[in-house]
Amino acid sequence: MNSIDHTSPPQVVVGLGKTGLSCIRYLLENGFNVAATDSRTCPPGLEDIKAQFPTVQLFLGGFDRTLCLQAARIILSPGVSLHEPVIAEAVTAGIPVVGDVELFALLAKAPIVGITGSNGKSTVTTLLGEMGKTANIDVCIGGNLGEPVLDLLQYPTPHTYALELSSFQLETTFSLHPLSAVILNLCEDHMDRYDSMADYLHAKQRIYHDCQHPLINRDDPVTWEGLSLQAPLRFGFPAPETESDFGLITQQNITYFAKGEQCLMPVSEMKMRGKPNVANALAALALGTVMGLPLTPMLQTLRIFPGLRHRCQWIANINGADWYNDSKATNVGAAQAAIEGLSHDGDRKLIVIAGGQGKGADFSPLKKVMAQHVKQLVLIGEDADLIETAVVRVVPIKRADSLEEAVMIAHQTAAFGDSVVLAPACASFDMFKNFEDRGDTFIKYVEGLV
Ligand code: UMA
Ligand code: ADP
Repeated sequence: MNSIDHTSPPQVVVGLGKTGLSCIRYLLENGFNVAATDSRTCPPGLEDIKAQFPTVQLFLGGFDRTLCLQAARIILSPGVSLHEPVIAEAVTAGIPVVGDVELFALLAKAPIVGITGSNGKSTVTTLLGEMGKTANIDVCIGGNLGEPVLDLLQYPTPHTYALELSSFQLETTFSLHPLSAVILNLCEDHMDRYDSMADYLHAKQRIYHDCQHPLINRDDPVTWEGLSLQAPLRFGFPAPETESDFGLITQQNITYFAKGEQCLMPVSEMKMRGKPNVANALAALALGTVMGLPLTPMLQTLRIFPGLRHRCQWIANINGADWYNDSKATNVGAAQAAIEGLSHDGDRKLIVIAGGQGKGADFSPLKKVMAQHVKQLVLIGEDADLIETAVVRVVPIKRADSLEEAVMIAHQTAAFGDSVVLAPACASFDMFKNFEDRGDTFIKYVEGLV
């Protein structure tokens, strides 16, 4: 570790979550004078933080204005908005404000592939890591997926980094210059943080800045229309039109993953289920190809990768009804995709448990899929009223005070051949630590029914 220079203006880390701690670690190891501030009086793990970083001065219970305005540089955590008054003031004063991904981009010694979008980021990023393993090529994954990017620098330099990047992280990233990057799709999310969908989209589109091989979704033109991208690669459900397109070709009633005119593998051989995962697989094949992964191990990965936990995860069959955990459906688009994916046309055999923190979302897009497919909606959480108002005329609704009660209601309603899914369309923080905690709690109650 380099010796620390306490005389120079500090590098100010804003936010003491996972990201902030990874930034403190990196900055200390590189001899910087570091201070940190958090809006909370007692951020989680405070005693450990103090013990781990005794030389770092902490300013808690609000973002310290004096500290921020004397910073050499501010390293902003993704959970804190650039519109936070103290941060906006620092930007106006000319103080550089960056995120951990910016620091990483300046340091990384291997090409970076960036993955953003409203849904599917974690699945595609994980798939690329798994495809790398099958191909015996070191693809290092991290970012919004869970492991902060600066912590990835502790590993040997990989062949390629595949980073899941949120719109929050992209707002404070300027030097990514990715080998390839994709916006998988766009639906309403984080409307408590953005003034409009246009703002949310602009944050995501930063991923294409100075990107060598941008990848676009043919089925979601809103993500790329109006951008002047150089020779973009494309993926989507239609049949490929160029040699580099990834898409679907149907021949004699069999639908294949295809690259150009080449049929690669029947879609039915993929282990993950559902239309969204077909799109995710196409995106991963396209990104993996740019990264130099051979097709054979990539396709083999699709045959064996079961999908991530908490994403339309099958849990049990109880009295003839299948139960699924889609706790990661934290926005309306993901919940819609789950409902469509688990239903057959017009059968209304689905029982949905939804609700939580709505993040300012408009729930009315749920109306159509609820009317078509849902037999019973069970609502929990802070924004249950908002969901009820949006869909009350089209689906029977029951309210529950807890997830446990919601599971009981769903169990009483479920008949042979029905399916029950936890697809909240909301964040979990009103009742749980995070989406994993919500999913695990759900699984525990469901397993209790067996
Ligand atoms: N917070 C405060 N005061 C502060 C700092 C943070 O109240 O001073 C709150 C934030 O508003 C937020 C929480 O603390 O509710 C965590 O914020 P953070 O920036 O400290 O988060 P980290 O623990 O560093 O985790 C972040 C990502 N979290 C967010 O962007 C909110 C994690 O993504 C990511 O895995 C991690 O960095 C590593 O890169 C989580 C997430 O929810 C899974 N992401 C959002 C999403 O996927 O929709 C964008
Ligand atoms: P993210 O990291 O973007 O949140 P995940 O792969 O964790 O994406 O999936 C989040 C939620 O979105 C899950 O409920 C999952 O079932 C759903 N989902 C996954 N891929 C897609 C997609 N391509 N389109 C719509 N929904 C999707």
